[in-house]
Amino acid sequence: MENNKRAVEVAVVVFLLRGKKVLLGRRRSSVGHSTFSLPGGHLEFGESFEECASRELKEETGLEIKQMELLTVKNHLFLKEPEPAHYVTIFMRAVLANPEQVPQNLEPHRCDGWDWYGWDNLPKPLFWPLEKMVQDGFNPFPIA
Ligand code: 8DG
Ligand code: MG
Ligand code: MG
Repeated sequence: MENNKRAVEVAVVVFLLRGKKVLLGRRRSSVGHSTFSLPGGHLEFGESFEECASRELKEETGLEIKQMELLTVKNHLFLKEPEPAHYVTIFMRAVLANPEQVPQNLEPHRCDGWDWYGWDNLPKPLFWPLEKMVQDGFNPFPIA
């Protein structure tokens, strides 16, 4: 395969739930530009998934999170992007440490802003990995 000299990367992303809503932001990064995606980013050397999730949430939104749980793992190929990439993406679930806290757009070069969306009223277009999960019937909310 032509891309076999490139490294596989690991990302940790978070379904941050507040009531029946989930936090999404519109991407400005080249991968998935203008689509709505979860907060998260690259796993750094030596980090646990929970440490990475907390750090990325803090860096991107200023939010403190708690009750982190591993939900699922996906293998994502972005071979048609301007910069081809291959991610193993770890999906966590969490809630706000302080429910009053409001998300800030701390990386405006990477995101247009953060907002809460009902699972039955998700914005369009979703980042394709998220769109695929929705189409496959995935639901991040705990069974009541
Ligand atoms: P960093 O420098 O802060 O570590 O990276 P980042 O700029 O925050 O990375 P990112 O693109 O937000 O996330 C890394 C990769 O994770 C992304 O390029 C592809 C993969 N990924 C998915 N699904 C999702 C998702 O819903 N949200 C985010 N943010 N990334 C996702 O496969
Ligand atoms: Mg980041
Ligand atoms: Mg990110």
